Amino acid sequence: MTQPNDRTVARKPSLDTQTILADAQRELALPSRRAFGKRVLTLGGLLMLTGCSLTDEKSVNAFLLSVSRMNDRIQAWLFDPTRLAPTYDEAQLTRPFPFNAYYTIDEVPDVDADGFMLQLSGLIKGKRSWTLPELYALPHAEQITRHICVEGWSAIGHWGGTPFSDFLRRVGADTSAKYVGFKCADDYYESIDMASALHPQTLLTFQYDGQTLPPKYGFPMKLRIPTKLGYKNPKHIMEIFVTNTYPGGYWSDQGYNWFGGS
Ligand SMILES: Nc1nc2c(c(=O)[nH]1)N[C@H]1C(S)=C(S)[C@@H](COP(=O)(O)O)O[C@H]1N2
Ligand SMILES: [Mo]
Repeated sequence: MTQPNDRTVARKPSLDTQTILADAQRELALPSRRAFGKRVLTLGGLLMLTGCSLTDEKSVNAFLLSVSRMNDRIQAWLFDPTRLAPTYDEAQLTRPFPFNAYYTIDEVPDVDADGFMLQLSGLIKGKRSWTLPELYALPHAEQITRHICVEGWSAIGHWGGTPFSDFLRRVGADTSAKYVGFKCADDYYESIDMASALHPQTLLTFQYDGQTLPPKYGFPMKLRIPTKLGYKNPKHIMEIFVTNTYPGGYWSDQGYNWFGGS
């Protein structure tokens, strides 16, 4: 695969060139996109775009949108369950980390910690509910990764929680099923393919930057899945279910690409 040269990397500190180019390569490899890609999105053009457009939110947005429209099946087929999303260090954190939702910050759901019970349903053997102290006692993992939103921004954040694959196995989820779905405390809902649910960097997170996840970032928990775009990272999760029936998602039901790889 063509790698960006050093100069391109040096000029472009805040978008992940390699990830974007990997996506571009996949995009250009699609037979349906090839003609379009050769004419409009040549790799050279993309290199320039990714190298020069840091301040041009529109082109980044357009590019991210074109990536997000890739066909779900082809994305699922191309998904490499062992390929890791880039990680970063503490000094690279975006401060303050942006808040985003389909509503403004004053409407963030206020979930009561004391009475909270995470519900499990569908193709899961151990369908009991989980309190927060029980969830906090699960094996712990941390990650510093980039969250990429289709609206044209990205930010590096630090999350802490439990590996989602461990949790699914612990509760006896049928990991041969197709989908894992999420119901949230707001009207948001999301679903992901099982391969992505089992990816080693997919975490059920309870912390942001070493502190309990604040309401704005999704208290009591957010699924952090750095191999997917921001909207595939549900916040305020109240229920998790496993199913073979396509559950859709808040944004994909309004026309966004469902797989939402990043
Ligand atoms: N429950 C819920 N989860 C959600 C959303 C939402 O509106 N409600 N927005 C999604 C989108 S589009 C983004 S970019 C991220 C934003 O997460 P942040 O507020 O931690 O930056 O949350 C995702 N998860
Ligand atoms: Mo987003």
